[in-house]
Amino acid sequence: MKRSLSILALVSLLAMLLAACGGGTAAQPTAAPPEPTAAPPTEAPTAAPTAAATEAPTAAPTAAPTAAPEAASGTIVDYVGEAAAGLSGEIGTIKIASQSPLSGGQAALGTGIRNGAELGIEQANALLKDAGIQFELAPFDDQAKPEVGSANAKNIASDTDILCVVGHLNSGVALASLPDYKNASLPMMSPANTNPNITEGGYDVAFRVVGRDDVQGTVGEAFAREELGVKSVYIIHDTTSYGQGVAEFFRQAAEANGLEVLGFEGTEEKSDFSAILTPILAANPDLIYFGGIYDQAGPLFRQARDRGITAQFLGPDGLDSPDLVKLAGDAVEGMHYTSVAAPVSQFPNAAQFATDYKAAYNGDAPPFSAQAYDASHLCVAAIVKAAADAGGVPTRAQVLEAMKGLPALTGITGTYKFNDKGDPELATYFVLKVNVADWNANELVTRLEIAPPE
Ligand code: ABU
Repeated sequence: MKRSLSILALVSLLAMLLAACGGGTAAQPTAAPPEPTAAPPTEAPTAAPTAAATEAPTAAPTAAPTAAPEAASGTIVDYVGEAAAGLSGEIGTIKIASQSPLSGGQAALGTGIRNGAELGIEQANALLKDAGIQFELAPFDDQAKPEVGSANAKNIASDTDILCVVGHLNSGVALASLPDYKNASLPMMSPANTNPNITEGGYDVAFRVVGRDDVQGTVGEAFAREELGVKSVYIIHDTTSYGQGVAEFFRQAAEANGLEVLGFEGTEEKSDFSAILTPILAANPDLIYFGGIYDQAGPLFRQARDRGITAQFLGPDGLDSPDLVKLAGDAVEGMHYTSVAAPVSQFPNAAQFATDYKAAYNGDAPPFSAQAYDASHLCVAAIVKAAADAGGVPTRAQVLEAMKGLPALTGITGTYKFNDKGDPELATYFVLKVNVADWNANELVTRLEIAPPE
């Protein structure tokens, strides 16, 4: 309890200070939403970390998984069943697209997103088998590349049978795709994207079931300083909207709170980190914070240890994959990371999903797959409601309005009620400790429910 409350107090204090300062220090990103244009992968964050912490639902820092908040809310599945009772006639088959990396170094998480959405749609179809409406997944491989996501988005937009998108893994890819979704009035429900611009960019079609990096970076910094007790940090990022963004938020919090920042560098290197590690060895930081994804973090952390760097490691939810251990081995034993996803073992309501996933795909459900399952069910809920209201196949604009009007609904990873930007009114932020023997056995250190910035 002490540890959870301590971090919570720091986040609250920072939020109050930033609000009092009208947005923060000179290094503070502007709170003004940008024009809804395709964001380049190196775009810096633009929303201020002014989130107010609202509650700390767990008892102890190492507490067992807690039940989803607002358990009194109806479930997404119940809502779908009730909405389906209002359907008239035969609607036929409606497509839901997914976009995530199905190839390349981030395919472990991207395939989990595709599979989670697929399982969600299959199970919705079983529920709706006599309702005159069925769903089909149209999976797209965005390769974790903005230009591929954007090209796919144009194809998705031109397929008028597609009424909703579950995606993406990478914020930079989502930001490149959102202009096309916006032009098509096509709702996107993200299971993973944490860059603030997803919902601050004025796209009006973007929703997500996860938190934001302006909060995640701040939570990570508070944990590093308060609980790890570090006094200095060297920050590395992957130059993407996501990785650079969350690293910037971590740095701003560090500078505001007296944690010495010895370096801040971006790199697209994937295999040989010598040029990055030489100055880190000389600087001898207490902590290396890496803003990016596991496929780059794994070799970076491995090589850091092999070169004799003893700094602790910390990073955000892009590290939340068992493939981090495949790449880094014992170099990451006991390291901490923050996450908006977490291993599926952290969600009691996802136990059946974990069993079904293993049976269907012959492997453990990875982080973000259960969020993709919930995202697909939220797409189904909005489409069925829109179809019932329209008395037939709805337009995309009608599905978008139905999505905006959904009440608080509980899925397997949480309860979701969206604000008018598309953020969940409360998002869950985890701090976890890596167990290299079993990712699902990663230790829960802290779990926080935090409202998005105003
Ligand atoms: N938030 C996890 C995946 C990285 C991203 O948002 O780009």
